Parts: sequence; structure tokens; C-alpha cells
Amino acid sequence: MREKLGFIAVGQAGGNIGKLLKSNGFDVVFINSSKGDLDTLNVDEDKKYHIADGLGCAKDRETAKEIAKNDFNNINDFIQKGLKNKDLYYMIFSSGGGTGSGISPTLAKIYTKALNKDVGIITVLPSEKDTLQAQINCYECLKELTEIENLSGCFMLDNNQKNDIEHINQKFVRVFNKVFDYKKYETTKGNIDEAEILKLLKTNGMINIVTCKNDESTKKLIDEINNSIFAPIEKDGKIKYLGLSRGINFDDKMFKNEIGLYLDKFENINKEYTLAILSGLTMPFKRIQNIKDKITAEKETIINLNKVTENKLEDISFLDELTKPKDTKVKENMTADEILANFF
Ligand SMILES: Nc1nc2c(ncn2[C@@H]2O[C@H](COP(=O)(O)OP(=O)(O)OP(=O)(O)O)[C@@H](O)[C@H]2O)c(=O)[nH]1
Ligand SMILES: [Mg+2]
Repeated sequence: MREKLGFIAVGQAGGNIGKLLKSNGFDVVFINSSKGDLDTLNVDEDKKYHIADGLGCAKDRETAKEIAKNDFNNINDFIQKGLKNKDLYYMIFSSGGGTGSGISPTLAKIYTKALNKDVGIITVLPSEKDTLQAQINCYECLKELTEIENLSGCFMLDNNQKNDIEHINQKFVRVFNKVFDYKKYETTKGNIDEAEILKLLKTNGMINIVTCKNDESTKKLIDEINNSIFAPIEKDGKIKYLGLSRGINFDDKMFKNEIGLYLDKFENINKEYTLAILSGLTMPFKRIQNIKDKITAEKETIINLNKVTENKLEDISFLDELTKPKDTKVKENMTADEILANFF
């Protein structure tokens, strides 16, 4: 089933996560405005695309949009050539940077709306310690994303949840990878099939995946959901679909009380671990509101820092008077010799 998914990794964070997915057998293409960043990726040249005129975007989403717009046909050709016959595309990018944050929502919109593809999102939210610019980029990017109708599931890796971004990348790829092991656990007691996996992945809203060991409990699974690498879930008690590859003795009542209700559950029995896929979750509006509050609290600073400052120095007028040459008529087009003669 892996071959049905195609990943479009944009920018540095996209590249880092994309390369881990690639080493796990997924089809990934890499796009960046920075040639240097692309060069650090140890993947085949035909899987990398450097946007024409791109010199990196230094967290400037508008620059990213501009260069991507001018080079859209080539970007699109590259993606279509690199990812053929896919059932589901994923855009992978950080919302806090320039390149990935600027380009990815528009590409996602074009693929869903104009080219009729299913597009899921794997994005990164900046930590609270990250810069104001990263918070602004993130908010603007999420605003664009949430305005796109019919997006598939959106994974929101949250740099605020853990200090180590590499750990977040690895943990995400590890749990995502497990989703495709479902065939190993087919039994007469329960199956999850491909259509159900696709339904879980394609359902609009936020999607989280968590895992626990089989000698642990529903309580531990709930703790994992509440302390995951993903943006905190809204406490509105709503999950649309639950995928459960179950090893623990699952306490449905406790789960519904503490996490939420679901319309349907796709379940199998797993002898090695427990994996829960929560799909169709409400977007993490509380977390997004915190970002907005942080930006709003710095409103004056942001306005001041964006004001164009006149950086030229004024003349000191009396000095000017002192150094003015005594009424020497300056002839135009003087030779160097004539000028020298005037000075000495
Ligand atoms: N989780 C995670 N976060 C990352 C990673 N790389 C960068 N970030 C975060 O993403 C934001 C910066 O985004 P980048 O992906 O570097 O930006 P970009 O898309 O390359 O855009 P430019 O500004 O043009 O370089 C910061 O908030 C970083 O902390 C990564 O590999 N994993
Ligand atoms: Mg970059």
C-alpha cells in the first residue's frame, strides 16, 4: 500500500522528514529554494528540484510564493514525473519557515481543487521559544491551510511538545510506518483493510497516531495521546474514526470518557504492540490561538520593527560651510591632471 502514497517534501524540515520516510521505502520528492539545503540530502538527483532563481527564502513566505509562481510549470512537471499513479499525496513542510510554509498551502490547494487529487499534510509547528517571525509564518500558513476544503488528514508535529526536533521527526516516521504493517495482523478476530486505512488517512481534520506496548494499558495509551509529538488535541470529545491495532485490553469506556467518541472503529488484533489512529480530529484551535495571542501581545514591537527607518546621516551644516571651496569655478569634464592641479 505504501506505493499508493507520494510525498512532496518542501524546505528544510520537509527534507529532513522526507528523507526518513524515503529510507523506510516511501516515494518522496524534494523541493527547495536553497540549492545548499538540497545538496545536503543524500538522495538521487532526479528526486530533487531546485526552484528557479531560488537562493533560500530566509523565512520570507512572500519571496517563496513569488519564485514558486514563476516556476510553477516546472515544479508541477517534476512532481508529476516523480510521483506517478498515487492515491494520496502528502505535502511535508514546516509552517514556521519561508520556503515550505509559503509554497505548500498553495500547492496543496492546486492539487485538491484544480487537479482533483487527495492531499494530506505533514506540517511542523514552531516551538514557543522560536522567533516571532516563525510564529507569524505559522499562523499565516495555518490560516491558508484551514481555508482549503476537502484536504485529507493533517499531521501537526509540534516542536513545543519535545525539545529535540530530530526525535520528533524519527518518532513520527516510526509510528507512521507502523500504519502500513496492518496486513501482518490479519486474523479471523478482526481485520483492518486498505480501504479502511485510506479512509483514516483521508478524513479531513487533524490526525494523530500513538502507540504503546502490549503489557501497558488504556490509561498509558491515553497518556501517550495527551503527551504526544503532535499538537495537543482539542478537548471537545470528538474523534471521527478510530483505527486500533490492539494488543492491550482496550477499555472502550475509559477511552470515550477521557478522549472522545467516534463514529466508527477499525480494529485488528496485534501481538506486538498497540497502535491507535485518531482521525477527523478538530484542528488544534487552542494551540493556534496561543500563537495568535503571542503575536498580538507583540503588536507594537512588530509594527516598530517593520517601519522603514531612514538610515542616512544628516549633514552638520557649519562644517559644510568651513570646507566649501572658495568660489572656484568648476569646469565640467575636467581631466585628472586638471583636478589634481586644483587641489595642490
Ligand atoms: N520538527 C522539525 N522541525 C524543524 C526541522 N527543521 C526545521 N524545523 C523548524 O522549522 C522552522 C524553520 O523551517 P525550515 O523548514 O527550516 O524552513 P524552510 O522551509 O527551509 O524555509 P526558509 O526560511 O526558506 O529556509 C523552525 O521553526 C525550525 O525549528 C526538522 O527537521 N524537524
Ligand atoms: Mg531553508
